[in-house]
Amino acid sequence: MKKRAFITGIDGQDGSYLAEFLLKKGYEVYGIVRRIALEDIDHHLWRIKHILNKITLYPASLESYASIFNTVGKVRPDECYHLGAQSFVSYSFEDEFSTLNANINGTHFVLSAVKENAPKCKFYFAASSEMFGKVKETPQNEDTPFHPRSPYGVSKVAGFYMTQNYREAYNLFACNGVCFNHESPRRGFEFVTRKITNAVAKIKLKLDKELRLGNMDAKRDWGFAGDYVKAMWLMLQQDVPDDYVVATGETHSVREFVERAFDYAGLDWKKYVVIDKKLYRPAEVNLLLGDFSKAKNKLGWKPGVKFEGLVKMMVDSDIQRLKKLCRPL
Ligand code: GDR
Repeated sequence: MKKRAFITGIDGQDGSYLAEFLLKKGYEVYGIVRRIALEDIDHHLWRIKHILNKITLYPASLESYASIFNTVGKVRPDECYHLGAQSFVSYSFEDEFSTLNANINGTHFVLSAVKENAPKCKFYFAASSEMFGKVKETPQNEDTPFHPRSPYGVSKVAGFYMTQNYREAYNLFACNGVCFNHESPRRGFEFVTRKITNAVAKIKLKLDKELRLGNMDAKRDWGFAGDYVKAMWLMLQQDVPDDYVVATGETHSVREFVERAFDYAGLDWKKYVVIDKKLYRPAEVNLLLGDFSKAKNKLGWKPGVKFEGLVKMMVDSDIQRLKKLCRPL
């Protein structure tokens, strides 16, 4: 019998790569999306449009326990990947309430629905390096204490502990993947890497003249989302559930990303980048660098694409995409 995987956030960057990965492994793939997404596929489901005939989608919302409970009851999955969230850190300061609501209650709803309807189902929670926030040590590993710096970070700490608690209290096979930043050509345009590569492509094609950015000194450990979904799957293939850091072990500043991306397109970034204080966050996470030794030793996982390759992949993809869009009919 084919294994059944259930993915929240299947229409997001990670969900789309994970769905492709699991289909290749022979899984039946199920996901939830908002009802409105089903009515406007081109706008909302562009990342999974090419696999829509191979997966099953249900309309449901992380804000409604009934919808999550019923869907998990129908699917009765073997593996559940809970990736859905309000995931934009900056926005979490603007709307703390909906961020905490969707991210904390949403995680609780999925955990509870799995426990009630599919107690043998293995559960993955998309925890985050944002939990380390004002870092207590560098690099950060599974034992590094948390100090979140945003409502988003706080919500992920809560989800992390809920996941651990379901493991300890109810014997659920529940794992936390503490993923550091992971990017791709499918990244949302609001995140800094995609904002940069999209701007580089636009400037290169003379469709734009400037790129406004906030704090360029922030440093991140940036990997490729396509590599990270494999780590998520590996966590659920182990004999015992556990928590793992997933990272590249390299850190680079936003400025370095900018330099590399403009340089790759043959442009001088200093002519185009404008610092906009409005884009600074009320509390910043200055430095993230992950130590993925545990994932390497226990899961046999390591990142494939590193910084340089990631920048090139994203710039190339945005230039090609815009060239196609601008081609005369
Ligand atoms: P992050 O990603 O907050 O690390 O969380 P993001 O790309 O938004 O920011 C990275 C760093 O860049 C700085 N920055 C800017 N960021 C944005 N978005 N826009 C700007 O104009 C800009 N200028 C500078 C930020 O201040 C920050 O320091 C991501 C999300 O995907 C989370 O959901 C996930 O959990 C973590 O990565 C791991």
